[in-house]
Amino acid sequence: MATLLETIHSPADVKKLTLPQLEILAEEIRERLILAVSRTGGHIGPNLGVVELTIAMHYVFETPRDNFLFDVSHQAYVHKLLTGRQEEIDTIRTPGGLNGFMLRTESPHDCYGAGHAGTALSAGLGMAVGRDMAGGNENVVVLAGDAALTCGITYEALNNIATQTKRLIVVLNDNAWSIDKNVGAIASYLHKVVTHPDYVKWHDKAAELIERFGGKTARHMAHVAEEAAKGLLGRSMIFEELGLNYYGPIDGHNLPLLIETFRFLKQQNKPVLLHAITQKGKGFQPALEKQKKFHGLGPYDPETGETKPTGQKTYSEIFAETLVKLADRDEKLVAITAAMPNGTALDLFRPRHANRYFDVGIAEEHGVIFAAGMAIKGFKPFCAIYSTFLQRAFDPIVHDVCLQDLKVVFCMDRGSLSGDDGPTHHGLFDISYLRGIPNMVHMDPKDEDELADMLYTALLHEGPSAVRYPRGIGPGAKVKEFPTAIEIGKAEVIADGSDVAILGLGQMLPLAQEMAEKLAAEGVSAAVINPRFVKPLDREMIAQYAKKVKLLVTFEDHVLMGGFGSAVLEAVSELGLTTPVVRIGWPDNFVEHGKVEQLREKYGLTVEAALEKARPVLTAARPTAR
Ligand SMILES: Cc1ncc(C[n+]2csc(CCOP(=O)(O)OP(=O)(O)O)c2C)c(N)n1
Repeated sequence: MATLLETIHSPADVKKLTLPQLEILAEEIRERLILAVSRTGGHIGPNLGVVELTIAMHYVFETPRDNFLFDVSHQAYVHKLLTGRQEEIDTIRTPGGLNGFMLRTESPHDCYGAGHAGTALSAGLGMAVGRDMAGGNENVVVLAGDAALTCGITYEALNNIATQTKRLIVVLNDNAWSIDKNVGAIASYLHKVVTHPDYVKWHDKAAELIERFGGKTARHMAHVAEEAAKGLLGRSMIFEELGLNYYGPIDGHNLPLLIETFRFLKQQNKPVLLHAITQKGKGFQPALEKQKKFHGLGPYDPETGETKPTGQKTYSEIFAETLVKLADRDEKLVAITAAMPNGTALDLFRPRHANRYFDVGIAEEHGVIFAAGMAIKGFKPFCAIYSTFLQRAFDPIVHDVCLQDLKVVFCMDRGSLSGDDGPTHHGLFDISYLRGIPNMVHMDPKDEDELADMLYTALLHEGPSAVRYPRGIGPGAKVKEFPTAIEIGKAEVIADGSDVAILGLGQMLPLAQEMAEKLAAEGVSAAVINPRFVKPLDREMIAQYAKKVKLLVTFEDHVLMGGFGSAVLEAVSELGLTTPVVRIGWPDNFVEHGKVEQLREKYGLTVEAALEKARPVLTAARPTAR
């Protein structure tokens, strides 16, 4: 017999179900997601927490006419299931399959794409104002997690909402967790609201009455609860002060209550905020026990939640272990994360140097300016921020750090293709956006040991610097007991050669080596170079080889435009030389999610593709190749 979920082909089918059937649907969704994500990996915990919220939203509203925005949108799997994509849910995050986030090109029900946090309220307000100006009457509903309230942009939106529209529904999905436990004063404030005994009493009462008497009473109780909130919190209910009518906190798993409340909110002629309390990982014991791990992870056992042991240490772990070693010797070293202690592995640093560890929340801009302030006071901040999220902090890097030539180190994890997370998370732009900034040093290690050396180099360097390293494991190089500093701006010549010089940046060095071997078999002598520094570039080395060889080849795990190869081209040109440069890197378009090897193949980041480009140049330069 078909499950209820199997009968849902669009949100219209959700509306046909009775309340008891909706409860069954919620359970079926949980089962389906736990199994599907166990195979593909993904954000299982956040999605299990929004099952009832998403069902109730689709029950009351009508997408795509109405617009749903999800902040980050890592919790939109339930929305995908209910909007005609359930058959594809097993393909989520796999090559050619569903994206792990909202994607406008994937469905008309995905009205706004995301992957980075804190954008939903601003975008939702923009859509609401656009609707108002166009004379429309559709609803705009924004669902944002409590961690969105650690993002500055969210407050910039809140500051504008009440003056710019009368109709916007914000759902605060409060599970008290970011990826780690949520941080800061707002998290404490929400905790105070949620745990207030009077409040708990009121919303339990409301829930009970709704179950007994249905809608009308619910509306009355929502009003009573709202009054109670104002009473217990005095005049300081922050959302009310900002001009949004505050409702809640309500149980975000109580379907009848949610449905009644959304029906009520839909009729309001004032922006509203519904505070819903949910449990991340609800219905899956392993996720409830290990909230952090089950925020987002690779494949797991759907019964036990067990994951395969990882074995080799990741770049992130080597980074954190090195930072501990450096901090052991230098009491001025401090570590900063923007809500990513797990992903950056600063989890390993935290217990060792608790007073020198700072989680600023999802606040990359603040984190960087905070680092600048600490540097002024003689501290040595290491900001561990993924390459993709550091994009947020571009102006602080320019205006606060580099302009004042402050010693702040940017440790850019995921500086490469992110793989299954897709275009919102690929770290493919940091060379372009950092190398034009005066005073910046940009380093790319070839392996784990060189990463440690670069971190030490950065600690000794009097000025800003950035170290970029990829996701996951490296080649497995043995890491020295204590790192050695590297001369800034000095490349490493791995092998000399006289026909071609191949420069393999960071983790692309093995491709340079492989290409050199293939060329050697064809009688072409190739030098292999580990550039180490994008900035300052080793111009001496470039001059030496550009004069000697017929062709330079650059490999980089970065967009070509403005990247490392561009820097080499600029240098060759400025040296007054005409040596051709074949550049291998990512093209000028956003790269979809997928497996790294397959995507490299598709976009020509391979030795074969490089050889194809290089051979005609070599043949032209040397008609009778040796
Ligand atoms: C700018 C930015 N920084 C960091 C992240 C990484 N990140 C993804 S989800 C998340 C936590 C989200 O917490 P919340 O919004 O409360 O939703 P929940 O997962 O708890 O449902 C973080 C920090 C991001 N997506 N964007």
